[in-house]
Amino acid sequence: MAGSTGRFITLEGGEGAGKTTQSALLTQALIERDLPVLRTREPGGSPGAELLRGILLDGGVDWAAPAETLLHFAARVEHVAKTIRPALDADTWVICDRFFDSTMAYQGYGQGADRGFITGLTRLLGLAPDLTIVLDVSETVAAERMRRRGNPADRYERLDEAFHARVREGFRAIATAEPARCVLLDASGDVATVHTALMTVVWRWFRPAQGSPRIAG
Ligand code: T5A
Repeated sequence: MAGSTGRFITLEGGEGAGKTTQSALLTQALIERDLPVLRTREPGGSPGAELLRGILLDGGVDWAAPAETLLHFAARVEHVAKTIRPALDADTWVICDRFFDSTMAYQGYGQGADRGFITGLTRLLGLAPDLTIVLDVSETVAAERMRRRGNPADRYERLDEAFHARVREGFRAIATAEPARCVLLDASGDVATVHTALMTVVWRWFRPAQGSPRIAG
């Protein structure tokens, strides 16, 4: 954001790619460098958006894809207005687990919602991440991680293999189409290996562009 020294980083990818794990580690690494950091997630991240999260994940409704798209964007508009923008305005780094690329991958590629419609909503939002890291794992690795974790599956996790393959293809296509914002990262290694690779991306991304001595790797 112009004038702010905060940065907006999103982590994206399919189920079990390791976003939650890596966003916690990234947040900790930034805090250790004395940077102000806010960690948040979607759907959710503000009171209204958390209400919509409950409806979307466990509400028991099989939404039409355009309606589901709008619900995700309604939650996102709240999240941006109440949480993300105020943090960036206060020069805080924002680490967000999922953002608008998830709507393109899940509702667009996965559920067949019109991608032009999603692109239009994304433009209206008026905010894009400075960096998006797409964590990429095969369906086999993802399924094994989810099985080991053992939590009850939400509505999206219960969708079939073909759906999750389309979601992965969507994320890969987004990363390829937007190299100025996105980096596709192989996330199939162990937690420490992926964290090291992710931190390398973050330091390289911001150091030359911003020239900030505060984030020297
Ligand atoms: N959604 C969301 C949409 O459809 N449209 C949208 O616009 C948005 C914003 C959110 C759901 O909503 C959908 C997508 C999602 O289905 P959620 O509960 O927030 O649901 O779920 P996810 O974001 O998918 O989070 P998950 O927890 O399922 O996956 P993560 O965060 O990618 O993975 P993580 O870190 O929790 O790890 C999963 C397991 O693997 C282990 C962890 O310990 C954990 O047990 N693990 C590893 N194991 C080995 N090696 C590694 N490198 C590992 N990294 C993690």
